Amino acid sequence: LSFEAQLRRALENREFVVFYQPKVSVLSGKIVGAEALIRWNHPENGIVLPTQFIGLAEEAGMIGKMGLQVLDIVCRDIAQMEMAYGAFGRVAINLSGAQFNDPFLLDELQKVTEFWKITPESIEFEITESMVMNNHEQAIAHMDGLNAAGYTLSIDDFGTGYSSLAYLKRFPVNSLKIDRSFIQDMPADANDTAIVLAIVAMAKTLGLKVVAEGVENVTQLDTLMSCSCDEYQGFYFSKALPFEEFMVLLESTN
Ligand code: G
Ligand code: G
Ligand code: MN
Ligand code: NA
Repeated sequence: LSFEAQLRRALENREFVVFYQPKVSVLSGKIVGAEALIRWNHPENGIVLPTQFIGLAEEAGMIGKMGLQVLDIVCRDIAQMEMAYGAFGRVAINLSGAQFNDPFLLDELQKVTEFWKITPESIEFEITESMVMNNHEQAIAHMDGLNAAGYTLSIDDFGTGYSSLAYLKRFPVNSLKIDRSFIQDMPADANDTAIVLAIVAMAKTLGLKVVAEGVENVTQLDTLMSCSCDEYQGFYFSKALPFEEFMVLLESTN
């Protein structure tokens, strides 16, 4: 069976699962949210990472259906989490361009959130710079629609695209996620450190929350603390975990 055929079969058989990586407050060290990350629980090969199949799913027109399965799983998990813990910070879901531009996205969201009886305030969407830079007017219309429905938006992998912070001011987004390539060599690399400090400072003047990705050690965290970065994700705190393990971590940390 070709890889593409296996991927189609995976959609039919619902072989996808969702792991959760905590988003942690830099100041309090508490879990304040999570990023939902798809994995393929392949019947022969075990857990397959999204970098291995998201591109093909997009090219082969499968990303819409895959995204709906992710939404369904995440909403189910949020409902369970809220039953156990009450209100919890937002869970962030990554959107591909085709999903972001799908005119039926809001309808689908309404259906799935009503089914699982959760509110849009539990969900955030991560989109990339290129998704909003290609067609400003349409992108702003989609972002306005999502915001009006109660979802928030964040710009993922910030710094790797070509958008400027001045441009971002025009977009109705709530937060920025600094790409992990800038965090990686901090604080030893003076240029990367300066870039991170500048992004945080400018984002703050624009009223945006800043999340640092890929934090792996305490010196990186100290640098983020010194510039009042809001939240971080990374192996220093936790990798992405299966839902049950994420729940255990949430209970033991918060
Ligand atoms: O999980 P990992 O850290 O390996 O994620 C790799 C990439 O896959 C990230 O860029 C992330 O944005 C993307 N990704 C993870 N889950 C999803 C998903 O549900 N939908 C889409 N479109 N992309 C995802
Ligand atoms: O959506 P995004 O492209 O940012 O996906 C997050 C990716 O980053 C996932 O593939 C996840 O496994 C990875 N990741 C998360 N934390 C760390 C980290 O601390 N270090 C590194 N190198 N990768 C990380
Ligand atoms: Mn992401
Ligand atoms: Na990212």
